[in-house]
Amino acid sequence: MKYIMFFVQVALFGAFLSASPVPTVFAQEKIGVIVTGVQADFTMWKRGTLAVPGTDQAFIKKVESATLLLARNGFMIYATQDWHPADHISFTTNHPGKNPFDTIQIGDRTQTLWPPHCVQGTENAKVLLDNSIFLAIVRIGQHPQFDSYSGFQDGGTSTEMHAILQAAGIRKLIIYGLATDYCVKATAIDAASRGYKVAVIEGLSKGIAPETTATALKEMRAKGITILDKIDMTRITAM
Ligand code: VGL
Ligand code: ZN
Repeated sequence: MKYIMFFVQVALFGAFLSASPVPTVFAQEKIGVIVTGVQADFTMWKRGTLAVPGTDQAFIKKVESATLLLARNGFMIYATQDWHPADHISFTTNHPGKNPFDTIQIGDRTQTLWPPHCVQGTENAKVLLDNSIFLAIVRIGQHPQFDSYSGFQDGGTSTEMHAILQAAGIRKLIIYGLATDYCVKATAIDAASRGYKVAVIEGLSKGIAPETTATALKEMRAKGITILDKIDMTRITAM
């Protein structure tokens, strides 16, 4: 009887062991990464039509290696892609007499005008990083009559972004790319308003103009978004 009880205990302990330890990889929270607008037309490297200051080849390669490292470490990587029709409302070419960076009123909206950029199907609209690392590339600015800088909405209608992130179980996001004062800002603020914890990486982002970039950083901080110079996992884990 003594021996039988011993074997029963061993068997129960074995079952307990096999059921209890959860590999740490499953216990870690899932963190999503959204790389915004890293497209030739926004870079000085590729002599883009709307080249953002500071976007030489070295900067884009820095963004690429940081993103590849995150991908190798199990982060879930997504991108946004500015993707305009040729007759897009934000293009100066569709407003004779207007210049880049002029603003116009469309109903109650103020629209900044830009040189034609990221035209659908063109070489300069491609996302410059190895596209195979992205779980999804969400396109924005597709409607001729609406401009949009946020990966979460396009002319007032939601993009697929929120549903994709929710389905993946993501609640925390790292966001960086081009441009700090437009796409990065709009995407980060929309993410925060949808309940995500958000870190924006300033050192992996560049802005179109210094004043709007400074304002964007202030606005993001005011919405509870963490602004980091680089990917600091201690800070990101603590969010
Ligand atoms: C953007 C200007 C014009 C952006 C898009 O994604 O930051 N900026 N179109
Ligand atoms: Zn655009």
